[in-house]
Amino acid sequence: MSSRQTYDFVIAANRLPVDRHVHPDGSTEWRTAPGGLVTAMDSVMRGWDGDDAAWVGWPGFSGEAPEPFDEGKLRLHPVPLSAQELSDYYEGFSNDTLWPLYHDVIVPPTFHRSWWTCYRAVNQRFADAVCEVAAEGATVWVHDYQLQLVPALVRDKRPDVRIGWFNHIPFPPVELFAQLPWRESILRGLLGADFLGFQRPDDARNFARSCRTVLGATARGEKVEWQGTDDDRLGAAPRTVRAAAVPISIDAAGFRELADSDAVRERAEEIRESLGNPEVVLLGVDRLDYTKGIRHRLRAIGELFDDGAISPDQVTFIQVATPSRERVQAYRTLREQIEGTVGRINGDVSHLGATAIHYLHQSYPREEMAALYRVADVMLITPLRDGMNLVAKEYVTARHDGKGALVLSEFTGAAEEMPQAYRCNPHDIAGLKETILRAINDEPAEKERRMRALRRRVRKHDVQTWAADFLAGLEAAPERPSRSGAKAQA
Ligand code: GDG
Repeated sequence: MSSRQTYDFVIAANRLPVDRHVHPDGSTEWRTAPGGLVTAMDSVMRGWDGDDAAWVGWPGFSGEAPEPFDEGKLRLHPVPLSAQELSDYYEGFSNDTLWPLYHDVIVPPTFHRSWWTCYRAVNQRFADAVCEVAAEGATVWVHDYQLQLVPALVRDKRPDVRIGWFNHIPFPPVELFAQLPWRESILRGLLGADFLGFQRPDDARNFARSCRTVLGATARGEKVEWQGTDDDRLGAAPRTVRAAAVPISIDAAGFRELADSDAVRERAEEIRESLGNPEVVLLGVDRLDYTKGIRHRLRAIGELFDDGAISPDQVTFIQVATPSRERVQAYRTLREQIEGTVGRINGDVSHLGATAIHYLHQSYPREEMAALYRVADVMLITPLRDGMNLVAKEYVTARHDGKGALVLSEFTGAAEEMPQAYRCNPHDIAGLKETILRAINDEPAEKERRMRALRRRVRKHDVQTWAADFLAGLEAAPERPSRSGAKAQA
């Protein structure tokens, strides 16, 4: 493909969609990085006509960044981060300030002025990179909470481009958001976009309410009107921005094909056999994150085993807890708690040949995940707060044999779209235990009815429709002035 200087479509996300692998002989290779966003944008790119796109993101290691390079249809534009920036902007401000604040303050957010200074500087670097690669009138799609200042910083230099931002995580109620010492700057940063996409209508409403309460903006329905201020470059001009729900989804056709492949079917049988062919397999798949409600799930499962309501002779629970953010203290503490609980339950109720909980703190290939879904009679998804939760959508898609049952927390974005799931409140341990038992014991016909409806929903609202809806929302924004009207570059 060409190595043009500028591109009509630019994606900006914290991470590039590739990982660098260093071979023993010192040679390096880029491999597609696993993950929801990569899969989603890969589908978008397959539908994109032409090879005219660039992706701006961090390459995954600190220090000097490699030169821009091509990967398939994409021009990859690495943004460097030093070890200190990785610690302050990413692990600090993004994952220890914003992440807990945006997830209902499940753990207390940490506020450090030096982290904020670094977040601003890194967002400026991303914005500069976007401006460098965006062609006149380009469409720029910014992703997630790590880059909330980028829309206004790009807008300041490039009023000619269309800017959309999508939030993969929840947007908190103003009562929580207001804790953030830099709340005005974040809102002004976002208001630099033309269109803001959220997982749920409630997230979009929370954002609009924050703009009204914190900035004194006018918010009517999905429109936020903001007069701007001239105290800094984050939102100096009057703007009207649309904030709406565009729930993300999965590549349903692709995932079904994977789950249906001979290799995955065979592997599923192998897994079941290796477990000793239990009557019921319960499954949890999550990044090891305090938002995912793993501790609450274990509490309920542990009590069910203790009560004798389920027995390890018939029921086994597999928990895949993918390693995540291991340098952040809250994640280390969580890991210790979870592993202590799993050890306690297994020690008390397992016996030789009948293990109550199989705990796997590892990351697996997609094929293995699909095989695990096929094995799971009941999928347990119990987050305390989750933007969407793609695992729920993957599970119902993989179980197109109509079997299986989905237990789903009402605090996930997915719950809004998946009312036929066995809904639960993970804080209510007694209720959660009852729901798990119902999901195990309900009649097969009832389970099949629920699964059919859930599968249909995901098939109709897949990642391709998500991307199309987002881009349509962005396209509907008013025309931008031409670049000749742009401010001089700073
Ligand atoms: C954020 C929001 C929102 C997990 N372990 C492995 C693995 N996974 C895959 C799953 C799924 C994805 O990672 C996880 O997606 P989730 O949606 O469950 O959660 P987050 O990582 O927290 O993602 C979330 C999402 O963004 C998208 O907008 O839904 O609310 O928090 O696809 O299958 N994949 C492989 N090996 C693993 O070990 N291959």
